[in-house]
Amino acid sequence: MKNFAIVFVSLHLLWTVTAFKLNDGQTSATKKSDYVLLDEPHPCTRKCIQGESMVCHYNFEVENYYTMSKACHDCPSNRTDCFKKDCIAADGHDRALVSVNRQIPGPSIEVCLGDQIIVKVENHLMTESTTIHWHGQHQEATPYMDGVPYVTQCPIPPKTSFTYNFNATYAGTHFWHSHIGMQRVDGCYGPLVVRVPEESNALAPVYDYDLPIHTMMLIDWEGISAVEKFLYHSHSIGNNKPATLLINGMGSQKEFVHENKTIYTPLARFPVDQGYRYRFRVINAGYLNCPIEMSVDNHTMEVISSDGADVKPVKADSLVTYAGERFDFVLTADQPKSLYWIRFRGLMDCDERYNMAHEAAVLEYYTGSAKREDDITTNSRFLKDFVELKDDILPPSKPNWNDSHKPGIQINSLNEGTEGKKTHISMPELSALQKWDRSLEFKPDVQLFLGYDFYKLENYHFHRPGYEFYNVTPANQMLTPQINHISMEMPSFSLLSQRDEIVDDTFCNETTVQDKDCVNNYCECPYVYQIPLDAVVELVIIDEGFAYNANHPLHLHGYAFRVVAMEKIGENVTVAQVKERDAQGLIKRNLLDAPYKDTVTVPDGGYTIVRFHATNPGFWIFHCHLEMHVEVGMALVFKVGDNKQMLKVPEGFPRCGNYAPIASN
Ligand SMILES: *[C@@H]1O[C@H](CO)[C@@H](O)[C@H](O)[C@H]1NC(C)=O
Ligand SMILES: *[C@@H]1O[C@H](CO)[C@@H](O)[C@H](O)[C@H]1NC(C)=O
Ligand SMILES: *[C@@H]1O[C@H](CO)[C@@H](O)[C@H](O)[C@H]1NC(C)=O
Ligand SMILES: *[C@@H]1O[C@H](CO)[C@@H](O)[C@H](O)[C@H]1NC(C)=O
Ligand SMILES: *[C@@H]1O[C@H](CO)[C@@H](O)[C@H](O)[C@H]1NC(C)=O
Ligand SMILES: *[C@@H]1O[C@H](CO)[C@@H](O)[C@H](O)[C@H]1NC(C)=O
Ligand SMILES: *[C@@H]1O[C@H](CO)[C@@H](O)[C@H](O)[C@H]1NC(C)=O
Ligand SMILES: [Cu+2]
Repeated sequence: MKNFAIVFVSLHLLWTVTAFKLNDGQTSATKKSDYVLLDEPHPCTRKCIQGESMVCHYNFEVENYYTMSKACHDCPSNRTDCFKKDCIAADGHDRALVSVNRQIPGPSIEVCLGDQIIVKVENHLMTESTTIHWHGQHQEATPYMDGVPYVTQCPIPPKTSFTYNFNATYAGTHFWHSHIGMQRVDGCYGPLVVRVPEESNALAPVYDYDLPIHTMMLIDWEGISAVEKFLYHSHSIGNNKPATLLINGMGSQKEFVHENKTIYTPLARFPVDQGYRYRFRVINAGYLNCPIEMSVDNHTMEVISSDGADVKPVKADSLVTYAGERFDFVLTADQPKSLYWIRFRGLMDCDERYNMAHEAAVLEYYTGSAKREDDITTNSRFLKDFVELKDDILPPSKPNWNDSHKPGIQINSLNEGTEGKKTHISMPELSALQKWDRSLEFKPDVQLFLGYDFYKLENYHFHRPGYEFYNVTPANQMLTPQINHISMEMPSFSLLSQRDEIVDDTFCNETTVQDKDCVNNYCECPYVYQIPLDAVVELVIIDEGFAYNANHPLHLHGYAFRVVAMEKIGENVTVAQVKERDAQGLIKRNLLDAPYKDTVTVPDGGYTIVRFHATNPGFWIFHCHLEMHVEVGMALVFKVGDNKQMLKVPEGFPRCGNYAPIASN
């Protein structure tokens, strides 16, 4: 027990430096140092030992908050102040937030596989309801804990709380985030990391350290709240292009003047010690159409895992991540002791045509001379020495967007399939460490073609008589992103937890809307596909690519899937063309060792094919992870199994729905 106490204090000290803020877990360890600005780390953040699981409690206070608040005092003139409790400096701009425990990212949940996670979510928002989704945990034993409003539970109203209670069953790098409206991208997100004991970690030999301080959460960012941006874009001439990026909630964008010098809010720093190999965990919590390319100066990244699932290690010079994806890589600290830039730049709507959104972080080699404890089991080695807040010493010349591209091998490139150039490695070319299973059998039981694009429709949310689609200036024309020409309309009650209320015509699909001509008319309904339990399902996801050059990361709840194919065909493609190719046997699938993921991109004018074995009964949403798209219905729900094959909902589970007085006669 004594050992643990030491670990927590030292870890914590380092955290204050990197500002990867810890959660307000229900621990009451005494504070041991003046440097302790935040609460103590959580006891569940520990070295995992076979057969030793814990019950991990967390308390989330979701509230409306603000950057550069009074808690920031003299930040950034006084740098120390930027790291004060409740200070969210972000990139220095003032704006409204939705935060959890006044931190961005919110509390980091770090547990061991098999631990029980209990999170009391208190909704302190002024007017909005909320829910929290545990992205990457597929909730086999607790489907009603998935956190999707109107699908697995009712929204949590303001002034009330909902306690999530589930076991960590998927190892790896995941995250949690609000699943309502724009709350995630206003700050309601945080890491969820599930570690395993060394004996069961196939990748243990490829790195020395796996430290909480090496988690990187990326997001595209803006000086205004997401709802404001969404409304300005949807109803007026506002654009949907991000301004900048944040790394672990930090950035240096707004200029401040102090003693006649231009200064900025601090950047994220990632300390390493020369001669060791570190596991980094990257989480893209992205908002808009802004894939993020990253690289580390003078170092390669050895990718070992994506969306929590291990792959055969592959070395790369740069990596592209899309909203909702996670990648783990090993960085070998084999360079001279120095400071190095970690460069991030946005692609697509973040590229040189728009705001050239970019940001940087610092890889910092330890240069002190303190004695090292070479015991990786405690995670405590050298951490203490980072306590002198390493102020603002940066490597030379802060990167701009132009010089944030590193040539060489790139993983998960934009719009590249497996026929790509030698310098690109796409997802189906990575090899899963998980062995072959039924999801890879030659012929799936169910094959679904899901085609999408942006369509010019009279979508009454944005266009009404007097300002019809063709009756406004192009800047004001809102195209509608849809899957198979249907927009998801959420029901008024929660499908899983109130499935007793589902009637014959509750759901729609292409068949039920056949007579509505949804290619030319806006169709919106509760879009649900029924999948028999135990079926092997293949989704052929097609980005038709006619309108815009967009890039949609698709996320499936309830399952990890194998990414068996990915191809760019041209500037545009139709579902019929892809069906034809498949019929002719021209689609190449990796049915040997395709990697597992739960979020994947599709090349614009191309397709991505994924497979899953439908063994988890329930209602599972499948959606675009770009906030502005899922919000307008770019989603559908898979109903797997019959109602009676689904697990019973706990007694007293909250219910919701419409009400109208019963007519008296
Ligand atoms: C910065 O603020 C801290 C308290 O937050 C204070 O102890 C320190 O003296 C300040 N530094 C300067 C240079 O004013
Ligand atoms: C969670 O794990 C614990 C053991 O760690 C077990 O007792 C419990 O039944 C599990 N809960 C569920 C819902 O599977
Ligand atoms: C800032 O510049 C002004 C004018 O150049 C000068 O008078 C002042 O002393 C400077 N202040 C500091 C803190 O250097
Ligand atoms: C990093 O690499 C560049 C280009 O190869 C080289 O000029 C520079 O000296 C290296 N930096 C360090 C600190 O070794
Ligand atoms: C980046 O490149 C663009 C076009 O190549 C150029 O217009 C711009 O000035 C460059 N910006 C910087 C900061 O170098
Ligand atoms: C589509 O809806 C019809 C009518 O409700 C239903 O019979 C059919 O099974 C549905 N198809 C799928 C794949 O869910
Ligand atoms: C589709 O792509 C082709 C080139 O691949 C292009 O000539 C054509 O204009 C595109 N059609 C539309 C509607 O964008
Ligand atoms: Cu999308």
